[in-house]
Amino acid sequence: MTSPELLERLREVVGEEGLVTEPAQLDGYLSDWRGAYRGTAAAVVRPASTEEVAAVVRICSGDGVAVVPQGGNTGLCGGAVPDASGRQVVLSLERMRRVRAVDPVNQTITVEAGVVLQAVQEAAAAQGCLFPLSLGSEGSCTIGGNLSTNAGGTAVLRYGTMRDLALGLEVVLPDGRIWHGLRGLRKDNTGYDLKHLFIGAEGTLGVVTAAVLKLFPAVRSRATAWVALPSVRAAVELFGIVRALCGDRLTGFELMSRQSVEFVLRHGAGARDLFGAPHPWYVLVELGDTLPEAGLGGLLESALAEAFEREVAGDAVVASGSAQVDALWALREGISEAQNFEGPSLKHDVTVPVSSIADFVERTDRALREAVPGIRIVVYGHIGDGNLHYNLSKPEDGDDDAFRRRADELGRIVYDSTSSFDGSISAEHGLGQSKRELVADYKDALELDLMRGIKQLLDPRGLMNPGKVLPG
Ligand code: FAD
Ligand code: 2HG
Ligand code: ZN
Repeated sequence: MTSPELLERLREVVGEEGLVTEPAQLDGYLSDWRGAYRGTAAAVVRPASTEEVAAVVRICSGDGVAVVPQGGNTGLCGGAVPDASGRQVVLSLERMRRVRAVDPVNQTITVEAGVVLQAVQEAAAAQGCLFPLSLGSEGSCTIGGNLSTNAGGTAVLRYGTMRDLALGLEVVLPDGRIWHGLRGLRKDNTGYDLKHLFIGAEGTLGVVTAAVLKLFPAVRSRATAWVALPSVRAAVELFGIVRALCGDRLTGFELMSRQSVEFVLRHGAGARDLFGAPHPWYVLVELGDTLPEAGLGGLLESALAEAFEREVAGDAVVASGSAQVDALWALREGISEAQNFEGPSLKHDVTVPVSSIADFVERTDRALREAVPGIRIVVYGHIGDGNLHYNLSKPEDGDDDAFRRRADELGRIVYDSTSSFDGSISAEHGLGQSKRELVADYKDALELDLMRGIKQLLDPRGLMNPGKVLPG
């Protein structure tokens, strides 16, 4: 139970600035970015150092009070939102925003968990390096949240997910002990690699307070194209053509259905269509190289020429200049927000093997259209990783509540189809509270058992972000 006395002890640790209890100030911490989840909390604690985080966690643990770690609150599964009891404490990392070190020789950067992703990209760039994680939410999401969700985004194809980009972690464990694992080593085979337990744990095993992340040589030339395609099968074929020709220079390969792009054209400021007529599918292809004059434009045009010859592509534009590159990315990155203007957006972030994507989309679309005639299927995503955002909007003249009531039924259609192609029901957003129960139906019982064992080992009293990830 939270008591005035507990709040007083927390205040002693974090000071006046570090404790929020006023309802008006609490509000922003109690719901997520898109307003899909809402909870309430006894307080928000904003520690400014690892030692303060440890002291806060120790105090809460001593009183049996649950802690909900929170970064930028951009997560899409309700993982950072407290429950409705009013007894949980939100632990925001927003005051831990220090870049502790940049080591261009070791190609690493050491940052605190509350540093915003874009600030890490900028700190790396200032040293002539690249930190490659790239998400639509990069202006708000934090490194702690990126690690805890094992974030993916639009450059996974070339650089991997957050799991691939982390070398070391500093973590406050549920009992308040600090694990000093901030090693910047690319080789370290001294037993189990514990950092991987905390990456993707969505705050259920401890609070990440800092990390050592990998840097890469800066990208000095880029080529970007927007390609219109008749089908998903054609998009997969184009992926094969570009990958075979461009190899590691392929950094992004994003698929969008016409419906997805139409939402951005309708709601995105300044968005405009590139071709005279609509096409069923589009792909945004991006190449990057460390050489300033790498001839990427010519390379991309050769790939597109082959695609036209094989009748894979319907139309294509290679961006000329950075303004057009930005406009193409805005069309892609604007989909998530644009869909919010069209009523409830039922999100399904799934992966299947790239070789199955076309059959998967055909079969799933058919089943959804049979269930809800006129349903607007907003499919887009990181097709090069096999990751689609299979999002759904109500029919044009549909009713919000009636559509929301069918969310579970429609989710089942998408997830059963995903599962029949040996896919995953969460590719990059995590489980949070939204898929916590569902995962029991789609994940191997032994895997879930092992996960419960790890939770029991690290957090036997279940006080670290309860009600998230693990089925009840
Ligand atoms: P939060 O939302 O605050 O928290 C997410 C989870 O991590 C919660 O469970 C929370 O408890 C836990 N957590 C946060 N900080 C810590 C910490 N320090 N220690 C322990 N646990 C912690 N995601 C992708 O993967 N790819 C995308 O392309 C992508 N694009 C997006 C685009 C938009 C417009 C939006 C709104 C979201 C997008 N996301 C994407 C989802 C989201 O941005 C990511 O999941 C991001 O990593 C969350 O970071 P955050 O700091 O906002 O975390
Ligand atoms: C993206 O790729 C994000 O744009 C968000 O992962 C997806 O909002 C979504 O469903
Ligand atoms: Zn995504």
